[in-house]
Formats: sequence, C-alpha cells, structure tokens
Amino acid sequence: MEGIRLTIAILWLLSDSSATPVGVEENWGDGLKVMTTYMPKECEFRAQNDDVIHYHYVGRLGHNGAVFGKSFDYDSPYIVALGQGRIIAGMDRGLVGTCLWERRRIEFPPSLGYGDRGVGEMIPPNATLVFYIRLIKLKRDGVALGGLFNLKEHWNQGLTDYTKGNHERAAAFFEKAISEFNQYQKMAAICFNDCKNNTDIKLNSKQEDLLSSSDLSKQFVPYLLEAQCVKRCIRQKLPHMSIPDPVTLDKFRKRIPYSYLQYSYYQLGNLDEAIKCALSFFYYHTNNSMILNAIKYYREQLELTNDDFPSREAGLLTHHEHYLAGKTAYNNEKWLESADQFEAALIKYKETLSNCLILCDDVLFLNMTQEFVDAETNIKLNKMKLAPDAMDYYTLLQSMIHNYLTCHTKCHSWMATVNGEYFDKYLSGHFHYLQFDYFKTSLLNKAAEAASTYQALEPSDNVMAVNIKHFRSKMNVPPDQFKPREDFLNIEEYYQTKQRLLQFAASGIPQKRSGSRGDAEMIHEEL
Ligand SMILES: *[C@@H]1O[C@H](CO)[C@@H](O)[C@H](O)[C@H]1NC(C)=O
Ligand SMILES: *[C@@H]1O[C@H](CO)[C@@H](O)[C@H](O)[C@H]1NC(C)=O
Ligand SMILES: *[C@@H]1O[C@H](CO)[C@@H](O)[C@H](O)[C@H]1NC(C)=O
Ligand SMILES: CC(=O)N[C@H]1CO[C@H](CO)[C@@H](O)[C@@H]1O
Repeated sequence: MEGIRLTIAILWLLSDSSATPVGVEENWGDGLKVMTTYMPKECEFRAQNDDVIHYHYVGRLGHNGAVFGKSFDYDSPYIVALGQGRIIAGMDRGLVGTCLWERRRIEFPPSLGYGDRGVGEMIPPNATLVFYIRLIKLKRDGVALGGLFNLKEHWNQGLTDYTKGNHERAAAFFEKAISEFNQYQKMAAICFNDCKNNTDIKLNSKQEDLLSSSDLSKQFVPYLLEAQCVKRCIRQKLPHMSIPDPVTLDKFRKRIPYSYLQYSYYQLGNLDEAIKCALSFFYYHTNNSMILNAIKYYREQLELTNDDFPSREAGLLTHHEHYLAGKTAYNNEKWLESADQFEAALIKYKETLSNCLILCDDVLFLNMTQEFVDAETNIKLNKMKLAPDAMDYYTLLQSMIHNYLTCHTKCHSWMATVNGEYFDKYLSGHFHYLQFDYFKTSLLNKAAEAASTYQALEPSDNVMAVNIKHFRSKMNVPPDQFKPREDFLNIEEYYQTKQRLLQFAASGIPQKRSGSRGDAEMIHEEL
C-alpha cells in the first residue's frame, strides 16, 4: 500500500514535469503540432474540456506567416468553453492541458481549421494555421482557478508595460498585484493566528528523526508544525489560490511595487496617487534620496505641508508618528499629551511588529511549501533524497532557518528606524519618556510601572535604578506598583532568543548525519 503511494507520487512528479517541455514541438496526431514556448514556474491548473478559458492569440498563416487575426490587447482576450466544438478543432484540441499563463504555439492543417474553403479575405482555402496563445484565465464550474492570487504574473506584466512606457496598463497591473498581496497578507494573518498553539498537526516519525539530529533543528520544530498548519489553513480558505513565490513576496513586503507605481502615476499626471504611493514606499526606505526628492516635488505641486501624509499605508506605521509627537510634546513640557502619544505609539508598535513578523512566517511557510512539507506525504522531500544532485536537506533547512530569523530581526530594526535614523533604544525609549511624563503629572503608579519596564528592558542602565529608588523612598510608591509590562518584556525576550538562534544558525551548518544514501532508502521504505 505504502509502496504504491510512493510509486504514484513519483510517477505524478515525473509526468508533471515532463508533460510539456518548453521549446519541444509535439505531434498530437492529424497534423496537430503543439509546442510550449513559456511555462510558468508553478503550474497548478491546466485547461481541460468544459473549462471556460480566456486567452490571447496571434493567428498566422502557415505558408507565409501573415497575421490574420490577434487579440493581444489585454482588455479583450478570447473567451470560450473548451472542448465543446465552439472553436475550430485544431484549437479545441490544441488548447487542452495549457497551464494558466503558459504560452503555446499551435499549428494544424486545414482539416482541423477552415478546410478547403477558408474564411473571409484573411484565410485562404487549404490554409495551415499557426496560433501563438497565452492562457490568462481559467474558470471551472464558474470559479476562476489560480486567478485570484497571481500577483507575480501581474507584477511581471506591470514591469513589462512599465519598461515599454505604457504607464496606464502598468499602473493597472501594479494595483492588481498590490491588492492581491494585501488580500494574501490578510488571509495569512488569519491562518497564522489560528495556527498558533495548534495541536492537531504532528511531525511524522521520519521528520522527527531527521530533525532530532541537530540542536538547531529541534528548536525549529514548533515553527515547522505551525507552517504545516498554515499551509492547510490557506488551502482550505483559498482552494484556488496560486501560491506566490517567496522572492516576489519579499518585494511586496518591502513595498518595492510602490516605487514603480508612483512613477507611473506621475507619468499619467495623477499626482494625488503618486504621492500616496511614494509615501508608502518611503516608510520602508526612509533614506532613499530619490523618493525623498519625488515626495518633495509632489508636495510642492500639490501645495501640501510636511504634516500631510496621504500614504496608502496610513495607520500602518503611525507608531513612528505617535513617537515623534510624543517627543515634541515632551520637549514642550506638555506631559499629559506626551504620555498619551507614547501610549498610542506602544499600541501601534505591537500591531505593526506583529504584521511584519507574520510576513516572515510567510518566508518560512512558502519555502517549506515548495521544498519541504509538500502535501501530507513528503513527496518532495523524497524527490530530493532520490535525485542524486538534489539540494542537501540540511543545507536547505539551515538556509530556511537563516532566512526566517533574519527576516524577524529585520522587523525589529525596521521598527526602530524613524525617518531614516536608527534608534538603538527605540522600544525602551518610550518607557523612559513615559516615566518622566507620568512623574510630572503625578501619576506615580504609572511612572513606577514605566520606570520598571525601562529597567527590565535596559538592565545595564543605572539612571533608571536611581529613579526607581527615588519613587520608592521619596514618593512612597508601594512596592507592588513596580511591575514591568509583561507584553513588552515578552517582545524583547522573543527578539533576543531569535538573535541568539540567528548567531547559532550563522555559526555553522548543523552536522549532517552520515550515510545520506541510507537516509534515502529509509524514507523510501516508510512511504
Ligand atoms: C484544396 O485541397 C483540396 C484537397 O486536397 C483540393 O481538391 C483543392 O483543389 C484545394 N483547393 C485549393 C483552392 O487549392
Ligand atoms: C500558546 O501557548 C503559550 C505557552 O504554551 C501560551 O503562553 C499562550 O498564551 C498560548 N497562546 C494562545 C493564543 O493560545
Ligand atoms: C540608509 O540608512 C542605513 C542605516 O540607517 C545606512 O546603512 C545606509 O547607508 C543609508 N543609506 C543612504 C543612501 O543614506
Ligand atoms: C531554501 C530557501 O531558503 N529558499 C528561499 C526562501 O525564500 C527566500 C526569499 O524570501 C529565498 O531567498 C530563498 O532562496
């Protein structure tokens, strides 16, 4: 039984990757010739009979290459239900099995086309036809497959149009991709939340065995379990999603598309949108001089002041704004206002940090989806082990861990970068200001709490120890008020742990177990 499953899995893998090699013409009988000219990296969905397909085409005459028809205008693809005789036989047959976003060349004789009569002035009698097609949408039972989250394809289409100077179309594609990214992010957040502390999913014994061979791997088990859970969750919630790849996601995470989009809007004369996009990019690249100049220019043109921040991401990074407002109020000795701003900044800090971290979990999850935890059967793990030149499992795991931890630590330093300037004690700084704000407004219990939190976050800073002593002895604050805020201590502790792990991960590849051929056979048996 298990042996059969493995065989099926491997056959499936082989058939999947060899079905339509790029650039090889295949003869499908009756003179029908099909060649894939572009294959997307992920082919999750292939056109089958009765699917409603949307595709672009250029049709050429076989004997002289003359174009007799085309649809290459992205707003009007050809739409048809496949395999129902609604289009000429050559196309009805030649389009079967096309992947979403695949490009094909389909050639067929008149017997599968317009026969010995031809049609109109464009297609003469007895014409061999050649179609170049690209499948852009696939609907099965009324549901668009994969079309929901093709942010990579939309992003690439946008770049192509951007390069050609077609900014209207580029902007439309960028917008589409960004909105898909936002939807994906929202869904990922829900799933990651649902999967915290999940107990349904366990490593199988072979995974456990592999992981238990290194200390670093062991520490990573909870994340592996979480990733498995998340994968299931997203599959359930978005069954027709085409999974974005990590490299593309990373670009969106860094808001790179906004730097293109702002320029496209500028070219289109839409400065209102241009400045929103520029500011959205700016938040993540606060010392990029090009974007700073662009923002300055837009502000002048639109007669905006520096206090207007019409970003697309409004609300996302406002912890910085609250923080700066808190400092300003502090400098103006408006203690209560300052305290309010710092408290607001802390709330936003937690929100923003967790949004950033969630996207790091993505890095891990997506990498594992592609390389490690495939389906419930570890198909790809086996494929890796069986293929002689496959990437070594430990190298893979290590680089995954490294990427993941790097992403996490980047979130923290990104949070602490205000308008391009990195603040070494950003988080603890809030509490430094707060203890003084509260002291000045005679909210001594709160001052004690803030001082203790600062002390716990910066244990080597003696100044606060002096203050705490002062609150205790001179101001008579009761001892039970000197409790640091757990939520922020946890954030810091978690961060420190990850930094340690990162150093550990960077310090050397976990020891490979001897006899990797043996491993392969072992796994082979288990399935
Ligand atoms: C088309 O092909 C048919 C059969 O091969 C032949 O009888 C006919 O004369 C051809 N017509 C033209 C216009 O070439
Ligand atoms: C998850 O588990 C940890 C420790 O077991 C616990 O402190 C935390 O509150 C749990 N979180 C949720 C969301 O249940
Ligand atoms: C931007 O800031 C970072 C760290 O704050 C610094 O390493 C980098 O050199 C700066 N880049 C520019 C262009 O100023
Ligand atoms: C094995 C591995 O880590 N693969 C990829 C994970 O994702 C990052 C991008 O986020 C890639 O750079 C890695 O190559």
